[in-house]
Amino acid sequence: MSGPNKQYDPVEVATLDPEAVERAVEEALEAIRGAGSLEELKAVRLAHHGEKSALALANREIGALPPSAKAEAGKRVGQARGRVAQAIAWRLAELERLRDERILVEETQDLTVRVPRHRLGARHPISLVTERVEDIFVAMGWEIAEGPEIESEWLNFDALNIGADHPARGEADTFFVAPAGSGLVLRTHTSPVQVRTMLDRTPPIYVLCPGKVFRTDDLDATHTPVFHQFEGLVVDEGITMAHLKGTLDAFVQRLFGDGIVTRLRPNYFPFTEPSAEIDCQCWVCGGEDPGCRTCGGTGWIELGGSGMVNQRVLRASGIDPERYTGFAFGLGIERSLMLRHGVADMHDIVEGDVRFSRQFGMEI
Ligand code: FA5
Repeated sequence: MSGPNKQYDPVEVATLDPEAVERAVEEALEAIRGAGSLEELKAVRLAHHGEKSALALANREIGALPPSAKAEAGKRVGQARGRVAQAIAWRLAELERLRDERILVEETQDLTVRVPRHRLGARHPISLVTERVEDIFVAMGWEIAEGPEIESEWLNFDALNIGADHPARGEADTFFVAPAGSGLVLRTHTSPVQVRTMLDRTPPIYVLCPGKVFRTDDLDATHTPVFHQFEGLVVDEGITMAHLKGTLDAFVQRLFGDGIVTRLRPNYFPFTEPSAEIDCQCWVCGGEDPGCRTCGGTGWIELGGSGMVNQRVLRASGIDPERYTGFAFGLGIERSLMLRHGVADMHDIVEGDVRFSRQFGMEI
């Protein structure tokens, strides 16, 4: 800005000269008209209306004028800046309108165009059955517990009273995790989750443990090396075999329909004593059809194993067998699915063909 001005002659302040101001406005208007895009207009605004523009400089010079000259110069420069600002606003509106029109044309979507439809997948029946079973037990107030698929030999066998010389511990049944002697196996059943749960919690315990298990069985019509089980475990004061039977009956009635009951047949498992095989009354013929394909005419379908938790297992899991008793059961999900839906071949369950899954209803 110029210094204090005692003998004022406005002509001497070059930037305030009316012609210079008019020239600055003309230059600005021409540049504004010539701006072909919003980016260009931004640059023009900076050059002709920004802090370093000729008109901004002239505006600052007004401060150095004597009071008598300020009004006229202020009016001149103010009007000039107003004209430039107005022209910028109009050009801005125009360029924005042109941009919007261009976008509307360029980005038009033809909503009538037919797009190729991707076939949807379907939830696998193993997931559906697992969730249904979980819902039944959660509705009875049970909790869901989970354990790892790579399990310690101690939890998979020893803590369950399966001794070192038990045939199930051989390589004919079990996948051992390398290196030899690691003490780890792919769990052969969901029963180690029983022990994990008892070590983790104090009774009362009411848990359902669904999960994937592994055995060195070849894939054939009724076996698969990777299959699913769910394990039930109850530990509380005064639990008897009657509670096991009542629970299984309530469960099969919710899964298969009213009136269906279970029966227990003596069996042996190292981790339960006494132990029983669980049979479910045939939900197709109810035992009335000697030619029934679901139960083979016997009226009963084998579901899995069960029993009262062996006192040795309770002790290994830190639970006082003098005070608490418990029951456990374990069912194979693939086999239950085959029986329930008349699936003749295990291959259909494990191969993952969506045409198989879709028959079970729920698409995603
Ligand atoms: C057990 O695995 C016991 N842990 C069950 C148990 C739990 C008993 C708690 C007592 C108390 P088992 O080896 O019988 O038991 O297997 C249970 C179910 O798994 C069988 O009834 C069968 O339905 C299923 N199963 C076994 N092997 C296979 C296989 N290779 N493919 C598909 N399902 C199988």
